[in-house]
Amino acid sequence: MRLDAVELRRVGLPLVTPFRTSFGLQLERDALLVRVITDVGDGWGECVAMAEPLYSSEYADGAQHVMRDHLIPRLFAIEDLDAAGVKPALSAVRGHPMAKAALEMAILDAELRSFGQSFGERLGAVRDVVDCGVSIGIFPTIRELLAQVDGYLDEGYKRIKLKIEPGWDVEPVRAVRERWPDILLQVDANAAYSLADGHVTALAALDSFELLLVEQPLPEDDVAGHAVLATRIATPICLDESILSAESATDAIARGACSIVNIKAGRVGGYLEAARVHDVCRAAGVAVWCGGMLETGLGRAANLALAGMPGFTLPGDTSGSDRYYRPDITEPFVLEDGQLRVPKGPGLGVWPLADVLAVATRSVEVVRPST
Ligand code: OSB
Ligand code: MG
Repeated sequence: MRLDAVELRRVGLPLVTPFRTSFGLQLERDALLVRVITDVGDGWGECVAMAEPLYSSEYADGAQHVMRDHLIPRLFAIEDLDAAGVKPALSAVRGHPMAKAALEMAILDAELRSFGQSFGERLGAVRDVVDCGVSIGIFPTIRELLAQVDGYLDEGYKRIKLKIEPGWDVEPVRAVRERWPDILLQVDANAAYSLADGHVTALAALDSFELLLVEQPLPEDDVAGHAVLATRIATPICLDESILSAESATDAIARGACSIVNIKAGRVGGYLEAARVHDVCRAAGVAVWCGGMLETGLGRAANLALAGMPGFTLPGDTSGSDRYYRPDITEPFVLEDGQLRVPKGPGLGVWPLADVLAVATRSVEVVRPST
């Protein structure tokens, strides 16, 4: 295909429930959407970088800048572009996986729509529906936390993930576990712990709550530390921030740093790389699940396709639209018996709704080839 122009659109979507993690409080999603205009039709992508560089080094303004000045011009230079060609075309630019992933997603959407294949078919999804979990932020009190968990369990979510940080770990987990002895329960620390004695003691104290996993307890670059921690706690370690590619997944697994992997396409540079991460984990017998970045319906559609792959054996952070946004910018994804459907239509299988998009839009920048 020939890439004619790229529209970079920033939308502001208030979160239905404010989301507090060890790295800050989110009240609104400042999302960067990408529309590619090509000779075979349009395609949509979503950049999952957040407004501030707190989860990872990327952030929305930076992603928009690197796309405009460094990534998109490299795509314009390719005569016959396809999704598989995006990664090699952008490889000279170091880092910026979320910016690259959004461009690849949009090109993949345009390509698949042009010949009527869905993301799920392209990625090798084997399921029509996927089991859904929900990620629950840090609350001022355990009472408020329990009320949140109660609500999500009533809605049918099959797994609860609690955000933890030092000082908000053993007590909230104990309270949830005591009230619901049998639910699938896991925790996510977003790198807020270290190997200091007090921290290891708190993480080891979680051993008695039969958690599915503890996600990313230590900093992103401390794969060796996770391998040490794995010998000191019984709860399986799952890595999120540390896994940046299929190679880094293979390395972390070989080093004993994790026994489960959270896959986020943005963090690894695209859905095609995410499928490779799935493949190496599956070959190693390591379970994976689909992470989330508070995506709009566009990113959610692609995540559901990814989560339909055979190795995604644990419920993911693929929650219903109404857990995040009312309204979502696509037709809403509605939970049925704790599951969401893998979209079946061409490409993402969903389009943004023009009226919702118009209300949510904060800015639009169109990038064209310089003549
Ligand atoms: O660490 O998994 C994470 C949201 C933003 C950034 C990082 C994370 C998260 C979540 C929410 O946990 C997942 C979701 O429901 O989209
Ligand atoms: Mg995480």
